Amino acid sequence: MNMKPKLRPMWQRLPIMGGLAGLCAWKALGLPRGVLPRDFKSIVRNWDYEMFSMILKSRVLKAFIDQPCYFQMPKHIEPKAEVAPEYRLSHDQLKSFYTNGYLGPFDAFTPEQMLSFKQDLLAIENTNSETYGFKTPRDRHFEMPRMWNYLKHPAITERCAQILGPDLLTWRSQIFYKGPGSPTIQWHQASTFMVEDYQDPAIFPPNLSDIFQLTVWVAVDNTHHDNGCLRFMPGTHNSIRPIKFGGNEGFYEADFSLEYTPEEEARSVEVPVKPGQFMIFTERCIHGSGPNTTDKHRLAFNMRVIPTSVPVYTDKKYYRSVYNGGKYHLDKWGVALLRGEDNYRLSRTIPAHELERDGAVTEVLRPAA
Ligand SMILES: O=C(O)CCC(=O)C(=O)O
Ligand SMILES: [Fe+2]
Repeated sequence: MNMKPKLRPMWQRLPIMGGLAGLCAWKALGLPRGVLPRDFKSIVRNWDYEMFSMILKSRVLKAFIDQPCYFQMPKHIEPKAEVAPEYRLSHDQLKSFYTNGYLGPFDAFTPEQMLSFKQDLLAIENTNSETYGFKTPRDRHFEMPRMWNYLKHPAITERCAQILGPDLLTWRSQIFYKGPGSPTIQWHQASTFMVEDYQDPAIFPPNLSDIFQLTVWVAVDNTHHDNGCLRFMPGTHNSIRPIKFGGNEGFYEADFSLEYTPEEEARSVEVPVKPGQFMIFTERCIHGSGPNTTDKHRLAFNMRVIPTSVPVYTDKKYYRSVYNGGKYHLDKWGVALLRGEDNYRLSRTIPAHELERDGAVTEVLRPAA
């Protein structure tokens, strides 16, 4: 079934509305879901009434592509973990994160380390993933001990711990190669990554409105306005916004654009990040990056960090990526412990010795302030 979000003509929208009203009633009446096809089952299970209401009231012109949630500023702004002094976030930094939705850049690696690591990243992107069997920028840390070593750098993990708590996992990494002349990555946000596999969330936080996930984004190249550095709309992590079908923006070929106000867009900021520096942000803060108008590529990598209390891909054998293409079988995938202890064990886990590849030599990393 083609459920790709896109603007549809009225003759298609009417039966969709009828079908969705039916699924909403199915949910309300608590009818058995087992008899429904997979995509319908996902909608009944994962959509809340606000989601049904948005798409029905707009006559299939607007929809939520992730479960609505509303951020509330914590009453007391305090770090959630004790860390070494060199990695401590000040009260102002924590407040700035909760107010804006992003923080940084911070130093972690030297430009020389990034220059040499770049060769590894460029090489691996052109090979089939050992995890998924095809070329993909995703989760290459499973086969790159050096990348895993970088992701675990305390400059990164100790700062995330102050926002998420002491016990941390990563459930995904991604290489972002932005070639010369590459277009904009449109304004986007995500929470449970529900849009990715047609209505099925990837992660299951106990409380949707908490900050239960962080993206850590590391610049390999110098990133600036001309090659499409990251940009953010401060404060827009306060809620998940609906999307409008149609429009001329395209996120990995999807035909929709996110709803935000002109004022929010006018307040957007570009954040140049130097090689070896990283940003921390909640994927719920509306962000993206401009076009690369230079004749050189712009390379970066990221990871998604969660506390151990958040399950990932429960009972799933594979997910289908709407935007990255392909079917990602999860039999070799797992979360990996970045810091602390995993007393919950809620998801399939890749043990550290497998990621380190039993004695593969990786650099001893210097602490970075
Ligand atoms: O690298 C980029 O331009 C976009 C990165 C991004 O959206 C992310 O890391 O979540
Ligand atoms: Fe993103």
